[in-house]
Amino acid sequence: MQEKNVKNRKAFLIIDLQNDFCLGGALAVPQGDQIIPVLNECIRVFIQKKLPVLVTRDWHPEKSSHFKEFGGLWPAHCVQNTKGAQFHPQLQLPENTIIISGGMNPNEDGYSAFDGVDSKGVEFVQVLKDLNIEELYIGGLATDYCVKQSVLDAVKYGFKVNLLIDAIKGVNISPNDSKVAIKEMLNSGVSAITLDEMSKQF
Ligand code: VGL
Ligand code: ZN
Repeated sequence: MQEKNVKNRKAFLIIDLQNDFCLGGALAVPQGDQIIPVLNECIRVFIQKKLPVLVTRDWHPEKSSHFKEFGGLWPAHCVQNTKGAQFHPQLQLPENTIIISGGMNPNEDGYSAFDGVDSKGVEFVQVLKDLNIEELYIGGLATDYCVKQSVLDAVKYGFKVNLLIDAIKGVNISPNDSKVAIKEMLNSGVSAITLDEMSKQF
């Protein structure tokens, strides 16, 4: 069970660890699968501390201006209720994981977790407020799109953000995209942290 009435709570947020972003998927992020063991370790730390784990999923309609076919940048991926949109089978999500779905608007990319909603349609920022979460640890895919937008929005909304630097991978359409994205995130006031460093803090 998740304890609700605690202040200054930390939570773990995993971005878009879905089949289509991993090896063999429609929009495979290079080495995307390699971060799964790191994410699983982080999950264990949060479970042990009875702290919430939240995940986002890219959850697009079949027709979206996000897809090449309809004028966007990407091959079709993470279409709602397809295998490609399922979480990677090796990701060991706790039973009470909170799922935030994004990218559902057919006219928007919807990269940020803060454009997403929970299963009841509650906006992500409200979900965090209801859980008294003030500090986020963030990992997942992809560094240069959904991770970046989610991190920058989290800072904008006033959350303290720790970017799990060994638990992210980028698309890198241009070779330096992830590097540039990480710089931009760090410049916004985010802390970069490794799994090891995090484990010691807890
Ligand atoms: C993402 C490209 C397209 C992401 C989503 O999760 O970073 N990237 N859709
Ligand atoms: Zn997408």
